[in-house]
Amino acid sequence: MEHSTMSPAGKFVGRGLAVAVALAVVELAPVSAPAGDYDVGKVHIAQPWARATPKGASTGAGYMAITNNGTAPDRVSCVSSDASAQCQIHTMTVEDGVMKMRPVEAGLEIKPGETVALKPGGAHVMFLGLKQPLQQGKTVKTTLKFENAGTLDLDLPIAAIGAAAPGVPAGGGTMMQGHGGTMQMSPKH
Ligand SMILES: [Cu+2]
Repeated sequence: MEHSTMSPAGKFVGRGLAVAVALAVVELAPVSAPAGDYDVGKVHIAQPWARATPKGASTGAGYMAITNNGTAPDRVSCVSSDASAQCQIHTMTVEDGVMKMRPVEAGLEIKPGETVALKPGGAHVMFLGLKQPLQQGKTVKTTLKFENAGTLDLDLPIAAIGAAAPGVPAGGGTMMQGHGGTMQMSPKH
């Protein structure tokens, strides 16, 4: 008797599981879509990303294009990230043939109507004191602060080690090696 009443219940559970699996697959699909852009106040941020780091690295970098659609200049600083003890914005200069990066003290200026591209070999968001290596396929949560536009939380998807851009493999048309051996950190004054 008991056997016959259990049977329909078993079938029902089985069907329920099949539906749950189908729903899970549908829900996972958007993850593979390109990372979204961000807007805060009059500022637009396009294609933010970070670059994976080798084991043992103490620093990493993030990149994005920042456009100021307002009528006043704005200044952006990095407040924090979940991947590192500290977060700064650095610019790059060449001094005596050596590429040097230095922290922007009062925020990186973005003039009205201007787009500032943070990209490998140029200005970048610098993660100092990495808690663990930045792993390809994961994201770095980063908080930026704009003097006028306000505070913005971003998720930076992590691309391959040495990538020149998201989706572009290492060595894809650029010799820039990011924070490699020839770069030096300028002493703070
Ligand atoms: Cu740097």
